[in-house]
Amino acid sequence: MAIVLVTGATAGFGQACATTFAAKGYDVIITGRRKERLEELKTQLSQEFGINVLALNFDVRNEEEVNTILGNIPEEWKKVDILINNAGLAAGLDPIEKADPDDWNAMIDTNIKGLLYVSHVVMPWMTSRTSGHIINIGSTAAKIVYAKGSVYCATKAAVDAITQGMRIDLLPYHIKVTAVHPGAAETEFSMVRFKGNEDKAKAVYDGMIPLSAQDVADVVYYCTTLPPHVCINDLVMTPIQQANAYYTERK
Ligand code: NDP
Ligand code: 8X3
Repeated sequence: MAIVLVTGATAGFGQACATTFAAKGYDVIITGRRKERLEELKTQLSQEFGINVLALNFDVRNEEEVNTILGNIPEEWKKVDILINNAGLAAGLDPIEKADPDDWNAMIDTNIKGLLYVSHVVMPWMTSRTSGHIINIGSTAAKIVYAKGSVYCATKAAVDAITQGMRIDLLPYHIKVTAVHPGAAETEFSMVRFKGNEDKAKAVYDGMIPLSAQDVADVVYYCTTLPPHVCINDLVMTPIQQANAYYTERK
């Protein structure tokens, strides 16, 4: 059976993607820093769907960990058909002159460099087989910059640019490259952004019906169901109340 690798599978979109692909019969490689959650998901997916699961516990910011832990998986697992570069975060929502450089480092190191480190390991597996599909999770924040979000938006604009570059360079290998850019979705994202402040996190979704992790997983899965000659390059999806990352109509 085909293999999908999902980074950041311990919560949110990643967990929903891993579950969705497992339900379709894929063997799944799941990654994240929270080991217990990974192990729980591994047990759940293998028991519920009878598929094989490889759980890899590493921090995408750590190039050495990515290379040793992901780079040295058993040969049979290296036949990755679909890579979903999902692990990422927003840290803080502050005007740039007051923002914390530690937050900038966390976002740049995870959203940009982490995506590159993981891709650097997986791309040769795909090019050697002249097949594969890379799906990068961007954001509506890639397409428009909003107040207090400059560095998060910049990291997602970088994901957008890297996706375009990958598509060009991987074209000779028949590898599909897709960016899926979701708008506001209620996951652990805002709890992480506001560092555990539940009130601030909840307020993000006041007066609107946000996307769910499953909405995003369904769209990601759809992108993988098209005929071999068809590739969705760039897909933006939002709740119906959101026109873009800057404009939301709240009731
Ligand atoms: P969650 O916080 O629910 O999940 C984030 C996942 O990323 C977790 O599994 C987390 O695992 C993993 N992760 C974060 N940092 C690292 C790291 N350094 N190393 C390894 N894994 C890491 O957020 P979402 O599911 O909402 O977000 C997923 C992606 O979607 C992110 O790239 C985000 O920027 C993007 N996005 C989110 C939107 C939203 O509104 N929710 C909208 C548009 C895009 P662990 O902590 O165990 O390491
Ligand atoms: C997450 C969507 O609008 O919070 O990427 O930046 S937003």
